Amino acid sequence: MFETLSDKLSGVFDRLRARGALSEADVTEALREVRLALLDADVALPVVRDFIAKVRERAIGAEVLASVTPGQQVVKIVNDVMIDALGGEGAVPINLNAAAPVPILMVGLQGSGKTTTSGKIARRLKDRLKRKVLLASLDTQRPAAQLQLAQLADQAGVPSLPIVPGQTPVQIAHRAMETGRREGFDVVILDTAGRLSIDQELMDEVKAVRAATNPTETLLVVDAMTGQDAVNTAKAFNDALQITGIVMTRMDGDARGGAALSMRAITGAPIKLVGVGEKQDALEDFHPERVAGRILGMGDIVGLVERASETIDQAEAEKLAAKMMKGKFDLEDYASQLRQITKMGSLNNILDMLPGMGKLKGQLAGKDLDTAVFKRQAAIISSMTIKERRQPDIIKANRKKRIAAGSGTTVQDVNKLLKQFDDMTEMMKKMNKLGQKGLMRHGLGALMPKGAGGGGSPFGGRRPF
Ligand SMILES: Nc1nc2c(ncn2[C@@H]2O[C@H](COP(=O)(O)OP(=O)(O)OP(=O)(O)O)[C@@H](O)[C@H]2O)c(=O)[nH]1
Ligand SMILES: [Mg+2]
Repeated sequence: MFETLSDKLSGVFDRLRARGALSEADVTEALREVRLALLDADVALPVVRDFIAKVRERAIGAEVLASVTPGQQVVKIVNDVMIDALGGEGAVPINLNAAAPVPILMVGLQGSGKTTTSGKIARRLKDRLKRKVLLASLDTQRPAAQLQLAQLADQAGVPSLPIVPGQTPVQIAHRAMETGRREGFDVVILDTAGRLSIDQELMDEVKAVRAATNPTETLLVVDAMTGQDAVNTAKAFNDALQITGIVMTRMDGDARGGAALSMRAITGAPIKLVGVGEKQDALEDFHPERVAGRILGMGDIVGLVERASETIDQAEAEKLAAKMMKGKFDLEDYASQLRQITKMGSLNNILDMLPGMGKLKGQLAGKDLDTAVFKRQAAIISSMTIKERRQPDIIKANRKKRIAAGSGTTVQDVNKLLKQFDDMTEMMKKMNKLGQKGLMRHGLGALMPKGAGGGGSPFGGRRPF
């Protein structure tokens, strides 16, 4: 997703990077390009104006840090302002803060993905938060709608409200809440009918249901593929209903990023979740900083490079990046990366940025993050033979025991490392795919400080990302 915007912005930044100190005229020219790119990506005009004004305010007269180029500094500012526009850092969780059963109301236009998302949320609440969830379809418009939800409920392994023909949405809502209370459910998800367009009847129906159930969340489900229309829809729903959160579906498609950027600004409601496919596990938290990174077309690598450029050995970085590109990154390279990381400090941030490390951070959440983990991992790798490092696949039970003994760790530790390495490799494959369009042309090299490598590119002109 977001390819159009990312391509354009990358082009703009490339030009900026080529210059020395930034003048006000430079900033103005660059921002004109940013403005066009944003408009082209379906970002709403008032949002664009606001965005540009904020970047300008921060860019002109901003102190350019000694270790970065003026271009990098602007990239960083655009990135920061974008994160703000997307709703600040971190994902906003679904609000379950009420007496059980907690009602969650799903609203949106026809085919936006309400029913699918209801199933996905039910499954997530059940699996991750161990909540007892009841799914109820209030869709009396489409004959098969209630059956569709019942089937999704089966798939999610949660019960659905028995279908009683002839009831109105409000009657079904009452029955759902009664059942929820009587049978001790934690959460009741109310899936409503969609309409082709926003009409009074739809809003009245949703309002009546809401008055009857007093939900903690009124989640608007919008199709990201509809671009600017999604934003107009969100505005209309919000004006009528004061939604509490947004779910953007079909973010797996090639939707433009602009809608995401406009949503928060226009509705004031956070994008809470993102649908990335038809299957039930294809639901993700909305992470503004990740989306901003993707819009900018450089992934979370931007920040990493900013910091890393000061500490990472350029030659080693070049070798690693080239290997990543070729899919030949092995455990030996990983060990070398671990050594670099331990030099960098501020591990919390760095973990966020490294491909595939998110999970590791999750495992460590709340614990004091120090470099001990990495040192242990480095120890494990150093207990492997060269062959094992190059072909981790051959590491089976016996070898694991030997490696654990040799490094003073356990087989579980070895397993964790191997799993994490797998995740990382997987992530790199994904990044490489993304790279063909976005990263490839503007790679890491362009972000490195001037003079850090041959011609500003530590990758000798062949930009591996
Ligand atoms: N690719 C993709 N498809 C999705 C996503 N979410 C939903 N869909 C598909 O979109 C179609 C419509 O989804 P529904 O959940 O039935 O939409 P709805 O809003 O309940 O539709 P109505 O009840 O008719 O208003 C289905 O084919 C879903 O599989 C998503 O995140 N990505
Ligand atoms: Mg539906």
